[in-house]
Amino acid sequence: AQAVHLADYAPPPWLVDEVHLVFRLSPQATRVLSRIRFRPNPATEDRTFRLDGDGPRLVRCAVDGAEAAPEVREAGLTLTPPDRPFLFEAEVEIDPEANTALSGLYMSNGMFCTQCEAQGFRRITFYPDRPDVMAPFTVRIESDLPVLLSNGNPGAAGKGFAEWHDPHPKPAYLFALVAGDLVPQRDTFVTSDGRAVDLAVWTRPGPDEGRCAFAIKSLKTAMRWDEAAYDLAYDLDVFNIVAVDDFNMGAMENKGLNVFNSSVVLASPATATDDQFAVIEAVVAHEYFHNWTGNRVTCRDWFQLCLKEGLTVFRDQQFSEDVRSAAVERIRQALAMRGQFREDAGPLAHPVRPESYVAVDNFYTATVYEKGAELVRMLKSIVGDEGYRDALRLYFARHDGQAVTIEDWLQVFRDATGTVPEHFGRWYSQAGTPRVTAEEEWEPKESGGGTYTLRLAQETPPTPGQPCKAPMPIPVRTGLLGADGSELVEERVLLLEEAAGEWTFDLPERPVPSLLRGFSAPVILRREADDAERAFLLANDPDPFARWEAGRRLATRLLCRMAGGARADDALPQALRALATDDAPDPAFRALCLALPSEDDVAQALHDDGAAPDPDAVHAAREALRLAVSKAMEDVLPGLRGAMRVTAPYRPDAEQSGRRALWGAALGYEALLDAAPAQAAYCEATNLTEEIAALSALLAAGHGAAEAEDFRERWSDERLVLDRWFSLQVRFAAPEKAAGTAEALARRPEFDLRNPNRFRAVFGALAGNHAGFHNASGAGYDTMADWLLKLDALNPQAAARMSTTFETWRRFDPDRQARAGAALDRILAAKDLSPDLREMAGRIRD
Ligand code: B3K
Ligand code: ZN
Repeated sequence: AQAVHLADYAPPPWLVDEVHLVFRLSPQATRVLSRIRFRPNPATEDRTFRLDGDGPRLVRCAVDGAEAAPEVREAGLTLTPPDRPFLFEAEVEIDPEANTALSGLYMSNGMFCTQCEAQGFRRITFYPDRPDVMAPFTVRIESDLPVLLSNGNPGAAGKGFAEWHDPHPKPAYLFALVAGDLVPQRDTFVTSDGRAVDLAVWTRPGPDEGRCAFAIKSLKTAMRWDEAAYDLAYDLDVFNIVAVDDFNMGAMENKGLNVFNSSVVLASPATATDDQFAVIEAVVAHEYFHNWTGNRVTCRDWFQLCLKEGLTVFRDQQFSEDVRSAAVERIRQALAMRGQFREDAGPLAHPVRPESYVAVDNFYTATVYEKGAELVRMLKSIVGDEGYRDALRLYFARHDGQAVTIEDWLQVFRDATGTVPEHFGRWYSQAGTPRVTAEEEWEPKESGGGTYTLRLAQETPPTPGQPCKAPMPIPVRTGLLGADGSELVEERVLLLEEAAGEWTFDLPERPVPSLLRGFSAPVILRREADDAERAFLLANDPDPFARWEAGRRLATRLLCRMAGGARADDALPQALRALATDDAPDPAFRALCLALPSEDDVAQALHDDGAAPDPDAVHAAREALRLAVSKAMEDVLPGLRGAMRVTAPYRPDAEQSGRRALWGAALGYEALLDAAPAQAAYCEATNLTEEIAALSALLAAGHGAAEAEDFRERWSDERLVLDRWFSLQVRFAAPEKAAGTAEALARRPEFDLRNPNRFRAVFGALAGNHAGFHNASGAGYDTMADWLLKLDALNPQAAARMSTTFETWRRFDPDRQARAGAALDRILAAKDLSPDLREMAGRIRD
């Protein structure tokens, strides 16, 4: 497979005015009849006519009604076109049942469904499968199945057929079709301009039917929010969501017909945890928001993916901040950005707008999504709320119905506000996480007080293919605190545009700086600070993010020292104890503070300091610190747990979830000293959140075998809940047993290589068991490689995605590196390896 380069972009020689599709559905031999009206693109002289096609068998083809004999090769179809607009017709045959890649048209539990982003449509029929070719689609589905859905508004329907028309021109990646024995949960929504929209969430008949209410409610909240916050209303008569069990990612924003992994749409208190409810709310909103940011305004090419994803993630973050707690959401977002920092620090680092790819599906990454969202957030903080509102208004006015680029996006900000920093575009083209170093100086004055100087400098380390980086504009939100915790000056955003900058303040006393408040830029802050100062900020910083971050640093530094042989000191346990017993902050915030950094975080911090982390020492350090915290809090834990216990009827809202999170954190620490409370909590649990919290507390403390067995038996008929059991077994296995446990689970009859959720439950958990995956024996690497190869034969996209578990292998000692390198080599040497996995394993190995 050849690499595609951004620099090689050329406009499409032919545009499409209209697409008409007929599907004659049959599991092993579906016929697809297409009628496509092509017209020469006036923007180019090129008249080459080539349609993408990956798998469809051409039965018949005609140009303007006359039989044509195109050349069909592996990657598509070519013919000599007339020099004018013409009608292209084709009939092809495809085999949905044999489609285990879950891209294109495939079958999941008897249901036909599609996934076309990024390049699945070419697996359905021949077409210019690129996002800058947009057309209105009319679809006729012929099948005996009771429910037949596609994009847009419903048209004629009768026994054995249904027609759909989508008036909004769209690229092929937004096409969708679903057919099956499905039942709807219906509702209606009246838009701000007074149009009634029929909403439905479709599931298989049975228990899933009763698990759609939360998704519908979230959808309506999101629709209202987008009208209020962005003045964007829905634009079709219907909005359908379908829950599908076998799905490669979370969900897909197909116009008017979103397809969801059932794990991010179905929920009931007994079968989903608070965290899952929150994810459902955010993903439903995210896919809905794509209707404008992605669908109405789309991407010119896949290099511009962050244009829709970064912006839509930012919009769903704003939504969650509004409907939940802004402070807590921001900390969660910062936690998600740690994954991006890890990506940036390793062999897979790439710019938010990449410059080349082999398999575009490999670029749906934390960098494109999460860092892409941070860039939108920074732009907003630089131009201000009004500037942002004006820019977005101009963006939709100017580009509705178009496929555009990052240059178009930045131009809108320049035209609407005139204030975009000159080099902001570098954030899109340069990979790597900038390091911002802070240095300060205090010059006392004789009259009292003094002058405080803050110097900031930035540097971005080299990343693959990018040895040197230029400075980028970095907004550093800053507060200066007095010894009593009060703000000495009004909080300011310091914009560091050059390699270094300096700011001075006249102050009554030497301040403690609170830098990068609200995580104002996706950078790593480097500052010589002692534990006392961090403990001070953890206790006093009025900015919740900075406060949490101070605790995080305190814990990370301590864990790094402990991994090197030091004993736990008392500063952190006492600070956490103080926080646990302080009723003022939100319980959700306190729960986040009580969670220690992950072993992976500690390994990353050691690596940043130039050391090769020892996974066993990191594991032992974290276990020892957990125990030290438990002991320091021993007398307050039962009280905290009792105070946080929710007895009111279950609601998945921020308030109750926060209390349950803190309850669970207390239970987890308590279980290290005494298993009885967690055993009782497991028996008394009235919802899955409590049940999983209790079971996790037991397993993490080395107990819980009987409860785990009980859990498996009770939930054996519930795929999504059973996934949790698979995951917990591996996540909490002792390091030397993790690989064997994963292997044994993957050989159980309930394990299904065709179901990505189950694969992730087992092998995502293996990667999440840091000391287990990186066990010195190499068993973690070998087991992962074995199963990635098995999966690759069926589902290359899923295998390629899971291979990122290897991305940190260069951090470790030579012996571990040799074992991980050998596992990667074995993957690369495999016969019939997919281009997807080859690209990933190759980049990681290099
Ligand atoms: N746009 C889809 C992701 C498609 C992934 C293709 N490999 C979901 C989302 O970001 O909303
Ligand atoms: Zn998205």
